[in-house]
Amino acid sequence: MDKYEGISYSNVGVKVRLSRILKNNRVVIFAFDHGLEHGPSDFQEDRYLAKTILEKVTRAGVDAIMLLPGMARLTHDIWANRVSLIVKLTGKSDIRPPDKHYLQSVLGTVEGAISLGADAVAATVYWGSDYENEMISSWYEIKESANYYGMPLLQLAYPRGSTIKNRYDPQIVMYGARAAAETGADLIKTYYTGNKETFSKVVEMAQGIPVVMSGGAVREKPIEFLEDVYNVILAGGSGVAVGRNVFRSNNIEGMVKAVMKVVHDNKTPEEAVKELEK
Ligand code: FBP
Repeated sequence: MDKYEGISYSNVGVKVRLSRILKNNRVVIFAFDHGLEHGPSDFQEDRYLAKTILEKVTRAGVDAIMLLPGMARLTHDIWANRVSLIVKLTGKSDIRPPDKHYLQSVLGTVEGAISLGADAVAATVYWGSDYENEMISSWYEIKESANYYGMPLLQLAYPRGSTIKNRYDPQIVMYGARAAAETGADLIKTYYTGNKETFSKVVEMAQGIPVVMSGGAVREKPIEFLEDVYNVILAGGSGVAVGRNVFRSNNIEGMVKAVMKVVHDNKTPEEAVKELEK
């Protein structure tokens, strides 16, 4: 097949693969790249084994898991044929020098993700970073390749940089969401702005590209996290990509099920939190 022919079919591939991830435009993604992004301090001592966590999350019925290529390779026997896979192609460690924190490196290819069985790929862009130019270049290389193979591309649209005082500022998050739509994202993951009114503007700014909330640090009470997710849904958002609020929970499966109730069944946080009591 020549390249042109591949491109002519690629939109179909994006649609087909996205339909495996989004149900009625809603999705719960388990984001699990923290071993690189944050390091061991993110994991309680009984959470070091990634397979154990992935088994629980998969069993609870999450829609998709987002892993770095190496972790996808190491855990495929757990998730294969049970849950959609999003391979994240950029990353950084938390121990690199502080002046390089607003840059992610490319650590995989779309072809590599295909060989792992991926349904989508993901890449971060730190909008506003001193390294924005490099990150846009990397994004476009991944985007070109994803287009060619009909692979959906999720953008972690994270505004971060020396000029950004508050990365949760609605105007700043709206900027990131719009920039993600402008640069061809098929799915956008970004910060929660703190309430449904402002998040609805973020959704609007994304021009119909589905927007999911990035989980963030662990909330004091599970119901607080469910309230955030509920507001995202009320705002027209498509769901959540959550890591720590699930894998650090005392009840990993219950938490996934509770989040699924809010996202897919329109349950209130008060109703959904009962999943944690079972
Ligand atoms: P969390 O739900 O734990 O916040 O995970 C979402 C995520 O985007 C991960 O994919 C990533 O590792 C992490 O947050 C980034 O964290 P930080 O905000 O410290 O860069």
